[in-house]
Amino acid sequence: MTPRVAIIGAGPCGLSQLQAFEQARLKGADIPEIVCFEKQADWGGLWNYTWRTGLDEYGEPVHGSMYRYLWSNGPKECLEFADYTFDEHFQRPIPSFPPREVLYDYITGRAKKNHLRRYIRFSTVVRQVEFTEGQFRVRVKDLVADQERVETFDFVVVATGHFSIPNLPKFEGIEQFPGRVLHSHDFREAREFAGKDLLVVGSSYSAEDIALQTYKYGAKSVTISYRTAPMGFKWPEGIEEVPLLTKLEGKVAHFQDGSSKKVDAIVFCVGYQHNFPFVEDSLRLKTKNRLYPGSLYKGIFWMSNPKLMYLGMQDQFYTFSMFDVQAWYARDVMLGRIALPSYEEMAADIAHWQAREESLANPFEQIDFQKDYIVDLADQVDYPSCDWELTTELFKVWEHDKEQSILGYRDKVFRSPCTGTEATVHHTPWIEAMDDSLASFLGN
Ligand code: FAD
Ligand code: NA7
Repeated sequence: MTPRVAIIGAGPCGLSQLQAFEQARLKGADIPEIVCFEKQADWGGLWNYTWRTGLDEYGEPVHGSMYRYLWSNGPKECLEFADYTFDEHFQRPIPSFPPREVLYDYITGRAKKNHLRRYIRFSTVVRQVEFTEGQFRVRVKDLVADQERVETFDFVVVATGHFSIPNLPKFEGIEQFPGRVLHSHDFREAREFAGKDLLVVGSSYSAEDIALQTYKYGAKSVTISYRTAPMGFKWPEGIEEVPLLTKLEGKVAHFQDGSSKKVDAIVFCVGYQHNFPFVEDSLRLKTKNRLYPGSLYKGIFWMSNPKLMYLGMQDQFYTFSMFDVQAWYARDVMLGRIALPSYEEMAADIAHWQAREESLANPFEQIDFQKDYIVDLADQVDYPSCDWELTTELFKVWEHDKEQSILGYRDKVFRSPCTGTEATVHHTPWIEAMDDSLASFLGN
């Protein structure tokens, strides 16, 4: 009997898994029967922009967290697919920090080239995964036909992402706040805040970028409230960082240092939950957002039942290329090319990585850590070669660039670790580039 593999999600991780199997098939391997379930009507995951918030047309929670005018927050050279380079896709060098639509075009370009759509059942949400009598029972709902069914699989790959279900703490006085309050998951259009005094709570990537977006599109002021530490960039006039929000009194926000500010709207950029309600409790990953989640051998395999895999569950410096390497490794385990060690050895390996993770002192060490994790996997699979050392150097330059100029770092150019191609300078500095369309980006 041909084994069956269920891949849940056709975002970047799910597409990496499909690509990994397709590459093996093209090289002559016998591959399992593969079914990818995607609850949205199209592929690309978060990169498949939706205007919707809350519930979708079927009453399902909207997956999308991306917003208009989103430009890559890291250099594209650090996420390049080694088997489908930017040069191959665009047929010419392009700038290093593309907007969402351009990266969407790139990710889906590889999937189109390899005809991966044939493996995917769109508008099909996975409702439940349980393991019984040596197999996974997967209950899915075809949203268009409004019908549920159960299928059995030998392996399940969870590729549903972890930046979709908001973490949202309560703050005193929030119920009475007479203005718009939202989580970054529901943020879509920066112009909504033009002319307003905005409060952004949080001090990580979402807070940084939503503060910059709203500033760029005309917010009167942006106050960023941090819990642990300020981001500390050289913010332009109009953006400032303050300690944690303690309470709201009407429109007035009070902060831990005793200061206060009258604000018109609040965006909570306080992160997301790893949330997999469709996975039975004994198989469900429970973790905070960290570089090496527990219970996953090689960051992928559910230790107590490694036929269940999770992709992309790490906090991410690396994205698409890391997902590829994970998918190649997961594929080779499913194909029987790589044998997994005993439970005890897996536990010891995870403990080793987590001990190192806990000793990391700064983002530079975190970048090296994630690169070492990737290289550990890449060394054992036939993923095309890539200069991983160069990617860490680029990430470190990028960190310095952000410290130098938080408004200007996206105007820098980098060299591809796959092809050596030098990126071009974009025709318009990021702070002045109001049109984020693919046509405008690629226009001269
Ligand atoms: P996702 O992209 O979230 O895809 C998961 C897929 O699973 C979705 O298509 C979803 O519909 C589907 N799904 C979920 N539940 C089910 C279910 N029960 N049944 C069936 N299907 C299901 N990364 C970068 O490299 N550069 C950036 O600039 C960048 N910006 C970001 C900005 C924002 C606002 C966010 C939230 C993330 C950003 N990221 C960025 C990181 C992002 O996590 C990755 O780029 C990538 O999208 C992760 O891919 P994924 O496949 O793991 O998850
Ligand atoms: P992250 O990177 O997980 O960061 C979450 C942030 O939220 C972080 O600064 C936390 O502060 C802050 N946080 C969490 N809980 C609270 C409370 N209770 N009060 C105040 N602040 C809090 O999520 P992001 O959304 O920024 O980024 C996720 C992805 O989206 C990322 O890959 C980007 O590319 C886009 P802490 O530092 O822990 O004190």
